[in-house]
Amino acid sequence: MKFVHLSDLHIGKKVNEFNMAEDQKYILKEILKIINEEHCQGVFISGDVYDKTIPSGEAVGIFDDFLTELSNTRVKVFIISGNHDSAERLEFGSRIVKDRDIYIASVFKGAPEKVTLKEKDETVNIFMLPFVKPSTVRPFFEDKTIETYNDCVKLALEKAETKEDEINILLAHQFVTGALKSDSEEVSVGGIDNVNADVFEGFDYVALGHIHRPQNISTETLRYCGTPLKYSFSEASHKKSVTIVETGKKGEISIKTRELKPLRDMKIIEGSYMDVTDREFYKGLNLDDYYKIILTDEKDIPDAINKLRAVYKNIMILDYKNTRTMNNNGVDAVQPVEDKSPFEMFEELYKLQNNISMDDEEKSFIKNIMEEVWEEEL
Ligand SMILES: [Mn+2]
Repeated sequence: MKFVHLSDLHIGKKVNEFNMAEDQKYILKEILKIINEEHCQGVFISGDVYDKTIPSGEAVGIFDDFLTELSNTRVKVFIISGNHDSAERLEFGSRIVKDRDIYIASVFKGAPEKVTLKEKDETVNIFMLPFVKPSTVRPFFEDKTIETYNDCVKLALEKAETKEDEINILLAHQFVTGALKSDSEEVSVGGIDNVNADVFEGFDYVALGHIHRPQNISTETLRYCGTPLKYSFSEASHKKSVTIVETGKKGEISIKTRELKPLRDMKIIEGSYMDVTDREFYKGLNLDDYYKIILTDEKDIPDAINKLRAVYKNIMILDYKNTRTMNNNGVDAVQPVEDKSPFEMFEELYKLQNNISMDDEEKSFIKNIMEEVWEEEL
């Protein structure tokens, strides 16, 4: 049987204050095309369907459209909640849509939910473990000590009734030790939420969600498929994809990816203001893409972001890389000293902050401002 593994849709997410609705609708359509082309039996959505526990009306509409189209293709859909979802809200209607082969396991009920698919001589058990933390699992195991994420996932998975001679697949949304993170995940710092790979023993494939970069954890059958879109500039160089899992005889699982091309990519470019606004520089670029532009000019360009927007209409971030930003000393204040004039103190602060001294034009500019201010006070 063939399955498409997705996760971390984060529908409704804003990236650097940009609404990604158009991009998300587009990529979900691309995913539907792949699902149709692959003639797969099932689709896994391994958590973080929405970006917020209370998603916007627009976000709910986007997911509703996607789910309806999936269901119309007669593919079976398996959905678990992620840490960004509200388990209870995502569970809405789950008992009703089961009749349409849409299986939602969003609220943890003491054990992973199990759905068995049979086709010819192949039996595949699909286990769904929603995102769990120690406090979610504790009420079901009152005689056990559950302190860590590892404890709680391990105990929850012990309740999965896997069959040795059948294929067992698990959907989970946890941070497995060793996974490489990006900036858009919001996983906790210090590693308290990590789970060791060995808790997943006994499953032929683990369709993971939570980490946004597609990757295998030591083996290709323990896999994060990654987000369908880049959600931070730390992912600018990543290639996004969906993972296709094909089961056959026990022990023979094949995995491949299908690359996803977004409506608008996220890119980082670097150069002086003169460089990046030169036609020769940008004529080969897709100017609809989302950009982070790093200017290398020593002096800030007044209103640069709005000027750059004339060329790069979807510029998201403007940054400077120069003597000042590369040697950021974190200046709080210059100590006021009685024998120094305000101008001298400003000169000192400027140098500490920018790592270079003011030039003559700047000096006279500041002197004039100071004189004006003091004149008004008198
Ligand atoms: Mn996520």
